[in-house]
Amino acid sequence: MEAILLDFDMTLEKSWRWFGDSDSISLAMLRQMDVAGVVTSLYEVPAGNAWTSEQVSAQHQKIQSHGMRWNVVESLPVAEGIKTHSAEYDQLIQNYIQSMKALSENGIDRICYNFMPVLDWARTDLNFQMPNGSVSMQFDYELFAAFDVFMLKRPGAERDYSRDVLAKAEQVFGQMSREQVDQITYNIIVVTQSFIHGNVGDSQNYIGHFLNLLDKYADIGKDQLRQNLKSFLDDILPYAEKYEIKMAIHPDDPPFPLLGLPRIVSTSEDFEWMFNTCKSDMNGMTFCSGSLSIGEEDVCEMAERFTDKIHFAHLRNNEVTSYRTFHESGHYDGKVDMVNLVSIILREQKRRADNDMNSVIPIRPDHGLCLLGDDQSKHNPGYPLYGRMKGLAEISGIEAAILDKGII
Ligand code: DNO
Repeated sequence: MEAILLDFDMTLEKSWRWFGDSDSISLAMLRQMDVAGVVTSLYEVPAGNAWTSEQVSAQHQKIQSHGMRWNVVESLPVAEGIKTHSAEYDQLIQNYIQSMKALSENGIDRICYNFMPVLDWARTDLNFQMPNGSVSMQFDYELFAAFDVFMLKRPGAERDYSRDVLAKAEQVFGQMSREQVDQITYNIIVVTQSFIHGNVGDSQNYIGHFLNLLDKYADIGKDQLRQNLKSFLDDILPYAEKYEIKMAIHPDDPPFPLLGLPRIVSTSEDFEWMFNTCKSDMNGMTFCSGSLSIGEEDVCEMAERFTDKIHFAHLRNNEVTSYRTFHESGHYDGKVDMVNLVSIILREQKRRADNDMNSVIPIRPDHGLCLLGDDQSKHNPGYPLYGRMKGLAEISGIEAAILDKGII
């Protein structure tokens, strides 16, 4: 087969999540790694507030002055009042549209967001030891059940687990020290959320605050949450079209209900529902291979199925060790066939280029193992330097091999 030549339209837009000026990894460092697109947000603006054009411009100029572009907003957070469709809904929508306008005025055309109630991603262990000495993150379903039922003591929690899982959760809880209980509670509610527009701050009463937030969903089941997502999309998609902004919803991580809350962006059926209910080219997804690989479905089959809806991709891998229990395994090794996935994305980019469409699908190495002293550095959970750099290099190598051999 004849090799396809590498050109700008063809190669993936290598991107990196950057947490702003407080990030220990600087823009100058990103440039040295040949990152082209910076994925970031205005972290100082609380979720629900409108972004101004000046704020967006200042952040973008900083990035451009280092020879890169702000290619994806991750996230423009969807406030809880939108997810619950509360009394503040109309104002929050106005603010969201205002932020979209500010972004479009500055040439930023992609927004990653999620519709997970209360809790964004969840892990039970942020220091999971890998056999080779590197450090990963784990989600242990039985430990999470122990957290829910015995630590958080969420009313009615025991009804959400099988008898078997409950028995194991009780056993796990019985062996934990007070310090371990405090640590896991703090990690789930505060540490993993606080750097991404989290809902619960580092307050004295963070558990009480968290339980109050959960309570707001007492009457919101799957169907109602879907209706609330539909209202949100119906209200903002006309503006996404007007401003030419691609909306890329992030899947639930992990892709199953937690804490009695519905999760509605987990499976192919969820995505079908969403794309059929709100038809717009701007209505697309962040293809997060890590989150999606925990479910029952084959990740590459999902990528093929929704290929024209992929506006952005998070690439990472997992090992699933038992029912709903998994740990992150880097980018290349694991359940996801990364070579196949990268080739699917490249093929889609080529299809778009051949059809004179905006062909770019920004990708970023999502999360990373802590390597080579990463665990000693100050970084947000999941976002170390060397582990992610290894992932980016692996993805770049896969891409080069595919394009060089002309196998797409
Ligand atoms: C975790 C991230 C998520 C993601 C949001 C998008 O590491 O993948 O927090 O950014 O869900 O809105």
